[in-house]
Amino acid sequence: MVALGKVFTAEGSPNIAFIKYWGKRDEKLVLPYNSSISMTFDHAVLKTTTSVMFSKKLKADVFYLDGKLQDLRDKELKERMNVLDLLRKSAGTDVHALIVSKNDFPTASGMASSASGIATLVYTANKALEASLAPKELSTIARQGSGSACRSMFGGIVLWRKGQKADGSDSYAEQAFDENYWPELVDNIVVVSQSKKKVSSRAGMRQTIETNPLFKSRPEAAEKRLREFIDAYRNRNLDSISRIMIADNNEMHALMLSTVPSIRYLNPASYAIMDAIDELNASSSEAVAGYTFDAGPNANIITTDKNQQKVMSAIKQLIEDGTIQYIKTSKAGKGPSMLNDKDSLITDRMKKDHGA
Ligand code: 2P0
Repeated sequence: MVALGKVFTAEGSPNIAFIKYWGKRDEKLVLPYNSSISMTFDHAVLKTTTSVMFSKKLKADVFYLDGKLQDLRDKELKERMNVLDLLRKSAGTDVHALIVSKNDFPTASGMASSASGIATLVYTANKALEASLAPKELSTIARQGSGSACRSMFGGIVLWRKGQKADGSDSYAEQAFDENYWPELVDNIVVVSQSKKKVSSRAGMRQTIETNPLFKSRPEAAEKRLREFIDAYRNRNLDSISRIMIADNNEMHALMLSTVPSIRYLNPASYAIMDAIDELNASSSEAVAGYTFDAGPNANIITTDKNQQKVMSAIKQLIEDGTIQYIKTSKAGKGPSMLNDKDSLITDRMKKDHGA
């Protein structure tokens, strides 16, 4: 039974991958060549808030993002919003939805806005449709809107199993460690640019698969690192997780660079941060911080509470000279969660404008 005319609101967070997803073996079903693992951010630090209302009075789906009405005929947006149709199919309905979503961080600047946007939408719409799908099913649906979104369906450290089946039914995410497993671990999200990226991840990874012969060795290497990462995380071994994530990050960005035409998401500020952390690690008896970058120049520097001061000293100069704009520090957070009626983003005006 679909809860018609009732607004459901939830919040969810982006995630940062330590072993990266870059390359699809099936574009339509969004099936990756390798498994990946990530940390979901704390809602208090980075979040997407989404309200969903299904109504028979709506003639089509309506989607507002960050206050702007979106054109759902746009090809990429249409592909992503396919998750709504998948959910409707599971719930046995074709009723349209009014969706209002906002991010409290820059959209499409390589801060995983599609991951938290799609994950929060899937989570909220599942409640509104009263579809009660299991987390694993919800994650396979979210995956089809945006690969990394399947990981934001859970909190803590999340493993996206690549799966092997052609229909994608075994390619889903699950929690590997909950958010309290290693409470001393922190991620510093270091913002050096807030501009929109020039090449979308979707287009970029397609270009890599099509043009880069070096990609051949990537899936196996990533799977090996993933196993090592899980062992290291289980042992709360900062030295190992740092080395593994740096290696995986560098491999992914090297593959981007050697794609034709070359894709370069990192900028001089990113390299300055890498230099600072490499120097810090080289001058310590073991690695005390790891870094990793999404499809953008902003860094994630992972360390523990105990070493946080050392990391801040290592990048002090870059903060002072303005290379680093700001830093947000997050521990592992929870998966998506429901909010109250008073948190609804859907206004009477929006309902009126769209005849809902
Ligand atoms: C990741 N990225 O593992 C990697 C690292 C970017 C670099 O997942 O085409 O928005 O929607 O499946 O999930 C970003 O790609 O791409 C991403 P689609 P998505 O986090």
